[in-house]
Amino acid sequence: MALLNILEFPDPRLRKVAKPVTVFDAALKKLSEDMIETMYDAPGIGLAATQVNVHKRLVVIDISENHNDPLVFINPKITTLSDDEREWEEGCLSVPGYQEAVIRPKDIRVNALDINGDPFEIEPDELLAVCIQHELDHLDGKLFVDYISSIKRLRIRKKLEKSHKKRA
Ligand code: GNR
Ligand code: NI
Repeated sequence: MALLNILEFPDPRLRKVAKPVTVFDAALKKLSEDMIETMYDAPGIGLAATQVNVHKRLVVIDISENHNDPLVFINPKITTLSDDEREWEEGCLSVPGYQEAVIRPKDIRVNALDINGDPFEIEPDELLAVCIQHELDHLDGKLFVDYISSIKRLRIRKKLEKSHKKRA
């Protein structure tokens, strides 16, 4: 297995729209395993392929305490089931060090394919519902900072750009 490099805001590659997965082969399995390892190492509760510069519609999530319940969602589709919304403090491995409140639909259904290409459906709530919406946004080139004020977003961008310069 291998750790993958995670792109950070404002990297323009985070804005690419990912393409549906059509081939379910060993390479896809390896990618999902490397993404799960990278997510645990970070550590985070989710990771979208976009964040590791692979522009395919694949996300991994594990909200379990013991890091032993990894979920793989391929070509995920979300249906909003009610107008109810809820606010959650979100963070992102691509926006390290910052957390902001985001309001999203509360009740959703998710249809996706598993690593073998078999369809499944879940109706997640709480953190899992938040995380899946956050990951699906990544596949469409969206970040949680797009939901906050432009002043806050600019401040975060400047600080991260500064830290990237120091690192380079
Ligand atoms: O690790 C993560 N934590 C988190 C907390 C609240 C809402 C969403 C997330 S996802 C994030 C990992 C990540 O950046 N996934 O794209
Ligand atoms: Ni994220």
